[in-house]
Amino acid sequence: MKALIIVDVQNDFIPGGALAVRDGDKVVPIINRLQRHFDFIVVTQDWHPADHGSFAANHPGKQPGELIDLHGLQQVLWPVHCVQGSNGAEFHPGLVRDTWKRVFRKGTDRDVDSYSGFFDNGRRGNTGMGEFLKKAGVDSVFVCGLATDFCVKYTVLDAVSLEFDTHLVKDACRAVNLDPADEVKAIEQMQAAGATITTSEEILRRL
Ligand code: VGL
Ligand code: ZN
Repeated sequence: MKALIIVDVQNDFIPGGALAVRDGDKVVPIINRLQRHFDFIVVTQDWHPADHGSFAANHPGKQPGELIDLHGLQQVLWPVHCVQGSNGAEFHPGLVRDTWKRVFRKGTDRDVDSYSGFFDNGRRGNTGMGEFLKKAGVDSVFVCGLATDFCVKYTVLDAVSLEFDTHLVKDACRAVNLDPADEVKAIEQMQAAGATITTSEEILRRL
């Protein structure tokens, strides 16, 4: 069985939000169309405590975009975003959510960031999403959402490592692009790892 994984389509990643992804809102109608073709949909939600170690504001003198060592892992510092219970952490209001099986929250441990919807960046904590999908009989996953070069990429790489037949729905994602080449590099990296790069058009045509 196939599943759709919707990554972090939250207000803070939409234009006007704290960590806005350019054209982030453009994925919403595409994802809504995709959702009608999947019987099994799971969703990830970036869900940080206010004192999270990935926030530049929690490191005196540091600015967003700077790199630090966070308890042994390299960490990009971000603006304060997706704080638990805030409007910025809510899903985009236009996103249809009628048939979601489960939401997996991540980034809740202040000491380690969590880009992937499966594991934190140190691969210590586990959201349970992998087991949830396997138990339901899911063997192929289609990943979409925000952002291509961070949470989508790491979710795809972990899905491959968990031996799901993994597809990136390229047009249903947008990138942060701290460097303008990051989106292309991320897609190449996902493909090299064994993911299939596809588009919503191709999926809707075939299913
Ligand atoms: C994300 C940076 C920080 C993402 C989340 O959803 O791609 N990026 N937290
Ligand atoms: Zn985050």
